[in-house]
Amino acid sequence: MFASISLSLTLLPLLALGAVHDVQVSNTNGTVLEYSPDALSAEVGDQVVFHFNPKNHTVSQSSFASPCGLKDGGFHSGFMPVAANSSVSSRPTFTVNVTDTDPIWVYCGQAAGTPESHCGLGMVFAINCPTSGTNSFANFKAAALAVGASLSAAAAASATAAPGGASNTLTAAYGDVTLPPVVSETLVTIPITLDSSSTWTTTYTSYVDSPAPTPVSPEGAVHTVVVGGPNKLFFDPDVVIANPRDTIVFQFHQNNHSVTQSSFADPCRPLNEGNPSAVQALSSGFHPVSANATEFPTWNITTSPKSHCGAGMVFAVNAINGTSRSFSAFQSVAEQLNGTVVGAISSPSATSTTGGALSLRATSGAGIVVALIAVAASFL
Ligand SMILES: [Cu+2]
Repeated sequence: MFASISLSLTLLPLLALGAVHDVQVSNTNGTVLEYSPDALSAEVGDQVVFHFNPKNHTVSQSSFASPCGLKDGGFHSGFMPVAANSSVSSRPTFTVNVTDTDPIWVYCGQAAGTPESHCGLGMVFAINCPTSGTNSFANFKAAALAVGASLSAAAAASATAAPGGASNTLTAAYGDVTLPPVVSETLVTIPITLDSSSTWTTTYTSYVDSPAPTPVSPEGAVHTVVVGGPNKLFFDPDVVIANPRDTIVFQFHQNNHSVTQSSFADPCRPLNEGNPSAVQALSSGFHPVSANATEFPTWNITTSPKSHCGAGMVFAVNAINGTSRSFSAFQSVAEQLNGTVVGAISSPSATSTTGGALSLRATSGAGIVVALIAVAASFL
């Protein structure tokens, strides 16, 4: 009995040192972009405990003058991904110790620099800010919203830039084709759990309708693509939607084709050709396949000095229909350029595998477009 009382008396002064203020980051279901409460007063020695809820937010210190940027030496919780179905008690917290009574300005760093910036959408918080005057919380939040508005305006301007604007009229250093605008992407950071055995956090750029960044299985799925064939100058299918870890197997059929990675803007030439310091194109090399004499003669193609790529023989991984840079838009660029390239593609390699297959593995998440081309040997 005596021991118990003396222990309580010893602890009392410690507990009385400071108050604990709880702040919810979003709400229990993760459906709002706000801190609740969004401002509070605290004494020196108090603690402010932020409780993270579903989705993925941060608690980051900024300044009044720059509401959506990390202050030099400011605190930063890092991204705190929380699964939608997680129990409240298992969710992470981040504690800020109040060491003076100066105002402390806080923002969420999710999707920073994009129109979806949580800070730019008003997800800000303050400790000990003036209730009125220039440095009020209302003015701080208004400044954050202004950052968001300017990010949205910049994105809209680049999406609708008039011909002559840098983002819309880029061509592939040759030809005279106006390219559709780049799809605006958002930086997403989410937790991934695979087979409930392995969990990690991934950050990737994404846009509407991109495939999920979650692998289907540790092995991934297999997509088989038939390349060419009698009288066939196309990939079948010409688009696959692949998740990370999926494998794309190209089966070479009749005639002589390659599978070579290009960019969207320059469909008929290997990616970064002539730039050895950049990432080099994935390429299968050429795979001549004998014609099937009982079916179609394959000479139509080999006697025609026509670019297979310029005839629209292109393929894409994770190109999203309904966006300005869909598969059909890519194919249209290839057809308009009609296989024109400046600078010859180097001679076909000595590869003579018949019916060979190239495996391409999707290692990145959604929103990564890999475009592949085929070029007729006769064109070279
Ligand atoms: Cu957030």
